[in-house]
Amino acid sequence: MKLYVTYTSPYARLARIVVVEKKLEGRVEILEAKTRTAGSPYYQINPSGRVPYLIDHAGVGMEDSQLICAYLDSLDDKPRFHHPLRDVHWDYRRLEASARSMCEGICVWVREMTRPESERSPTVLAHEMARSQRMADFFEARAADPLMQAEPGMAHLTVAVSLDMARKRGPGDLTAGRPRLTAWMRRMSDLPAIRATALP
Ligand SMILES: N[C@@H](CCC(=O)N[C@@H](CS)C(=O)NCC(=O)O)C(=O)O
Repeated sequence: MKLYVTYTSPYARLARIVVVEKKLEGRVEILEAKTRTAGSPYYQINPSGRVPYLIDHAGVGMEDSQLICAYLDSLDDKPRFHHPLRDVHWDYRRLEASARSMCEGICVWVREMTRPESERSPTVLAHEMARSQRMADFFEARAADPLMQAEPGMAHLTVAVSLDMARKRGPGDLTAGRPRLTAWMRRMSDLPAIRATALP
C-alpha cells in the first residue's frame, strides 16, 4: 500500500500514527506529496490534492483521514482506535467531533499564516485564535473525565495532534495555564507513535 502525506499535516499524521501503532510499516510505503503547487504530479494520483491519501493493496485509492485510519485499523480485524462499542457511544463520538473541529480551526490559522503577509486576514486569524482558546477550555474541562483518560481512540489522537500543531506551528501552546490538559498531553506524548511522527 502507499500512503501519501505531508509531514506537517495533522490529518496525515493521524494516518501515520495508525501505521506505526498497528505495526504496518512493512506494508505501507509512506510517500511525500507535493500539495498546494500548480501542476503538481500528485494531482494525477489524488485529484483533490489533499493528504492523506491511501492506495490499498488492490490499487484502489481513498482520501480522508477518518476513512483511511478506520481502514488501516481494520486490516487485522482487531480495531484499536475504532472500537465497535465506541461507534455507538455518543459521548465518545461527540468528543471526536469536537476534536476534529479544533483541528480544523488550527489548520485554518496555520494556512492563513503561510500566505504572504499582505494576503493574510487579521479577522480570520483572530477568529481562529479565539476558537482555539475556547476549544482548549472545552478539553481542559474534560481532560480528567474517564472518557479522556480511557485507552486512546481517534478522538484522543486528534486532540493530541491538534495541541501539538498549535504549539509548534499554530497559535501557541494551548495547554499553557490548563493543568489538566497539560497532564493529559504529557501522557499522550509518551505514546511511541506520537513521538515517531513528531512534527518537523
Ligand atoms: N478532511 C480531510 C482534510 C485533509 C486536509 O485538509 N489536508 C490538508 C493538509 S492539513 C491538505 O491536504 N491541503 C492541501 C490542499 O488543500 O490542497 C481529512 O481528514 O483527511
